[in-house]
Amino acid sequence: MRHRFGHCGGGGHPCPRGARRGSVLIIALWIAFGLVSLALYFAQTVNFELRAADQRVAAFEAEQAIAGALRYASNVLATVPEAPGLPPDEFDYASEALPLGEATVWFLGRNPRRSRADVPAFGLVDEASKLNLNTATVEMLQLLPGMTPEFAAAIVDWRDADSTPGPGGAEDETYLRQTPAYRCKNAPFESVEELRLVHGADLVYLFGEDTNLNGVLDPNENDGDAAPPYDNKDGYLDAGLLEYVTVSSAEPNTRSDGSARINVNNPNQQELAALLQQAFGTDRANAILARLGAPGGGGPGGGPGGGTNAPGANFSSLLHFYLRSGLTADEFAQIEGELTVSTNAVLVGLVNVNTAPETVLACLPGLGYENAAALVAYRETQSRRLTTLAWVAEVLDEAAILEAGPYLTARSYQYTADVVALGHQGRGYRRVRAIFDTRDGVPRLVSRQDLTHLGWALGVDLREQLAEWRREGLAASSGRARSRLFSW
Ligand SMILES: [Ca+2]
Ligand SMILES: [Ca+2]
Ligand SMILES: [Ca+2]
Ligand SMILES: [Ca+2]
Repeated sequence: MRHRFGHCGGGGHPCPRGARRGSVLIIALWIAFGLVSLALYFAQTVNFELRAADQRVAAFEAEQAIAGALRYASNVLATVPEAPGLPPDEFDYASEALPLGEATVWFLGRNPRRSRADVPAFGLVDEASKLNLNTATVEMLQLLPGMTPEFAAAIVDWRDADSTPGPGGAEDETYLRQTPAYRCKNAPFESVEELRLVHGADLVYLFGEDTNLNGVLDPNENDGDAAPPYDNKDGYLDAGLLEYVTVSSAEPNTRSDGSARINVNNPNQQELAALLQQAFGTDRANAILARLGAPGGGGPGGGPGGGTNAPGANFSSLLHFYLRSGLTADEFAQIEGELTVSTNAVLVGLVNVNTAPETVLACLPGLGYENAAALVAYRETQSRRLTTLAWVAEVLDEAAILEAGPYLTARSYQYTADVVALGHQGRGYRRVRAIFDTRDGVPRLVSRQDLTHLGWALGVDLREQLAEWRREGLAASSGRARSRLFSW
């Protein structure tokens, strides 16, 4: 019977039955352990793949949502503005936490009045609220934050047709010395990113503290050199040039029906007279024309002396015309879209005084920081949305109006949609910045740039909310969960 159990070792002593069983058990345990490990390994791999697939699905959802959001933005620009060239009222469209299928999208905007610098603003961004790189002078560019006289000169040299460098500027001879060598463009900027090619361009100038270009003071942008970028840790976002410049702003010099605007500098003022009569009646029109010194009013004796309002007087801007016309602000607002002082078909680079930040306004001739601050302060006291130039005459004196007037407008035709999207469960972050041009009546997508690589742009609050929401394991697809997350 003992032979049934064999021998354990060379000693010839039979093993106790329990010991042999034990070793079988150990082997079985090892095998079981191996199988379990294998199973766990495969489970983990599958889990990883599932998660990766989930991430891909979320990213796909986000990409689709961005396409949808851009169509939505285009539709807003086509339908919301009360008249061509008036920015859409921010209350007339959704810009924050829009649900699109399983995804959610935001339009990153700008609002210097928001109470916290670390919280994003939402909405479409007016390109006419920025300084146009193709029309700004060296003097104007120099007033931008972080700008040096040399870089300002190099920007103008880059776009002007000649090859003569301005003071401190750069033309071919500078660019051909670089490795690799290239030539100065000597033609207009086609994108603001082209600034990187301009001699002296420095990422610190271009981005400032706002390394993710969201207009928000993110934690790493307010911690000194603890995390890139280096910042001054002052609780204020010192943005770079890219925040304040555009290449897109251009206004068609036409009336809302597409016909040419009436040039108030035209010696023949019949058209102007007809417009005034139609808008305000014959008596009022005659009074205005008289004040302007037009025939049939104060008589044709104005003469060419400075400051007189002879027919065909050379008004430097519509604001100048308004100042001399005796029109009330309401009257002027009614007809300003019909009038011009320019014979150009397109007015490039005018700054919209109703939307531009103080920093941009301060760059314009005749304004400076004091007037720019006064303009912004006036805007902020208004309960209704400003859509006209007229109010500027209440803030600026005549000298400032004569200087700044030619650079100001109340119309905007190009807008940026800076779209951030998340797929289900807040996964699959994507960001695309697109510019629409509405000059043709139908908004046209003129530029599209993927900014996903710049990283999270929705501010620290939303990121924390997302993390908490994931911890609680709420399903993204549940409408209630979404409303809890985004308070939408
Ligand atoms: Ca040049
Ligand atoms: Ca930022
Ligand atoms: Ca930092
Ligand atoms: Ca700062």
